[in-house]
Amino acid sequence: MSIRQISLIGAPTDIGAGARGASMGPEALRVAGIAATLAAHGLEVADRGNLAGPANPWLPPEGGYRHLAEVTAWNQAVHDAMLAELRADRLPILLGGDHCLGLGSISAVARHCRERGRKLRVLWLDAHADFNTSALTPSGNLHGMPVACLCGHGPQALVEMSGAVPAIDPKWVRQIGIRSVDPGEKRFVHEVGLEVFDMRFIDEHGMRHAMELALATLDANTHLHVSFDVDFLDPDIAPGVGTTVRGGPTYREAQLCMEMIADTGRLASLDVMELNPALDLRNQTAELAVDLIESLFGKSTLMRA
Ligand code: Z70
Ligand code: MN
Ligand code: MN
Ligand code: MN
Repeated sequence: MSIRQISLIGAPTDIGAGARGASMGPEALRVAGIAATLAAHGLEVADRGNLAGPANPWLPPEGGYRHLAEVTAWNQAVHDAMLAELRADRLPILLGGDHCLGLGSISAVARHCRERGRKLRVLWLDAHADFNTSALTPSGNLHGMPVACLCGHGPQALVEMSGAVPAIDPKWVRQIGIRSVDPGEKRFVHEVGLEVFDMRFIDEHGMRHAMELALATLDANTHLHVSFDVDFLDPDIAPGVGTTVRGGPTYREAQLCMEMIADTGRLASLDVMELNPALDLRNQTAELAVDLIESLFGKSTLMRA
């Protein structure tokens, strides 16, 4: 049932981030063995290499956004590359790169779902809600805004990238692992009714129950997209990210999260974002990400019915 043809797309940029270094993420994931690991599970893996785009000029915000023109160019490249793989009935994995590129990736997925008459469910695994706007952002960094842009709140060039505004309905999104949200962003998340399974929820009810709810009501016509910001994970196990936030999912909780997604058989596209090798220790965060992706594609301890 699930798609067995995988395409890896590298997007080596930190254009939307507040720290330099996520531009080295794609190569660190390759060095950690992402292609061979997936191939060992019987998947056909094609590495499409890296996309190209503008350099990071490292400038202050203008009109509430840092590097908007460059962010737009990178996202358009990501959108086009993801869409080509989806139209070829392959499962694209975006190797980030910072999380502003989730906008281009999910814009392509949303366009593809409209073309095919499919429903869309987006799982946003992150310490952050990434729901800022130019009026709310404390930083101007566009990696803090992709979910808001997808829901129609942001600069025109980004909001329109999927060919429809908004690209997605907030009702299609489930956020997991959230524990750092800015004050204005918090009000806006509440206002649009975004469904958030934050760390308080996971502490009280467990990862199992959070995932049962987040994956409820998927059906055979649902395209499941996972946008995995590596800062989702607790920094004790995943130090190699630009913005660490204490109190994230443990190794076991993260494994269960991935295994429960795999069990649905509905995974159809994936982003692996914000890995920052400049801040990592001997590539351990990249190796952990690959380990978790292996579970996401169906590795489990025992055969299950
Ligand atoms: C903050 C902002 C953010 C990721 C940091 C941080 C956003 N809310 N996102 N790291 N992935 O600047 O908007
Ligand atoms: Mn993020
Ligand atoms: Mn984050
Ligand atoms: Mn339960």
